[in-house]
Amino acid sequence: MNRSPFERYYKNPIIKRTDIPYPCSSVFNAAVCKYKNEYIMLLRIEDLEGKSHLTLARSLDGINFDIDKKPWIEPSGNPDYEPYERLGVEDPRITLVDGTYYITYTAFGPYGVRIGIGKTTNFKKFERICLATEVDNKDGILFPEKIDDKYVMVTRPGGLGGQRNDIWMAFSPDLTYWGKSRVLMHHTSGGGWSSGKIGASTPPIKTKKGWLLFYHGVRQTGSGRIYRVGAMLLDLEKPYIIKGYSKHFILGPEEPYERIGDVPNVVFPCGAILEKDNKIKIYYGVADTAIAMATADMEDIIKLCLNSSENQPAIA
Ligand code: BMA
Repeated sequence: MNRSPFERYYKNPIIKRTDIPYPCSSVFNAAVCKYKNEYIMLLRIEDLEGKSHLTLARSLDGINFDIDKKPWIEPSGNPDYEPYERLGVEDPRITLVDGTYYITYTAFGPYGVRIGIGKTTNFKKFERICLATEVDNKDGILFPEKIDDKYVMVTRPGGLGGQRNDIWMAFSPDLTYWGKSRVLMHHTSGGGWSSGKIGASTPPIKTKKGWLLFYHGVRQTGSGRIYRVGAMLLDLEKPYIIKGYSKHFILGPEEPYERIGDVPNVVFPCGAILEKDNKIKIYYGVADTAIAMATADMEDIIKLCLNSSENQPAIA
């Protein structure tokens, strides 16, 4: 029996290291959005030194991507950013807010990880806005709309070295100054599969029933961590209220390309696209080694979130 609402693309993975037109170590965890009539993907590529940068790719069908011949976002040399991005820029997410594409990413430096925010309107010029948090914070994702005149971002403070951690939410008038932080979901909410730590995965999708947010949950085992995916539905006006969430993980490593690689047993989505037929395409890094795609019916996922009466409270 199929235990996941997702159907994997039959020719997964859709992007592998050998598809990158320059030497690199691996490609994974990519942001995705639609821009004009194209799908834009922002790939996390790890170079041969082990540092990550971000490279653009474009596609008309969401499957076959033309990958740029050079990186687009690299660790910044600007002294305001350099000490904090020296070891790489990782795990991007793209959110369209009021006509501007905002890119959040993990800035990785000797002090730890911080959430970086930048923007573009044309996928040519990228402008950094700020490093929005101190260390250790990552998996920052913006909401596609301001709520009560504030930008809203989910974050994941802590989690260093595999320590447990939770998903938080913060608010800002200008994308630079963030406050009123609060816990959105506690790491044991989903049960054992997410008891190690959790973090938001993809930009929230607006549905009639609420904001649909995919998140990843980590289970620590005797032979390493397993990264899986769950979904939650947040109140449209008060997004810090969880209306429901999937009782079980809804996507987990099963296929050989998800099980075997640089970091085994990892499915790690950073992008999701809601298509006109209400199907969701989720793009996810597999085993920190390649990028895969799977589709699900939006209504099925919403049902899984709302039929979750047996769940424990989402926060402790
Ligand atoms: C997380 C992040 C992801 C990575 C995952 C599995 O903490 O670093 O970029 O895919 O671990 O290694």
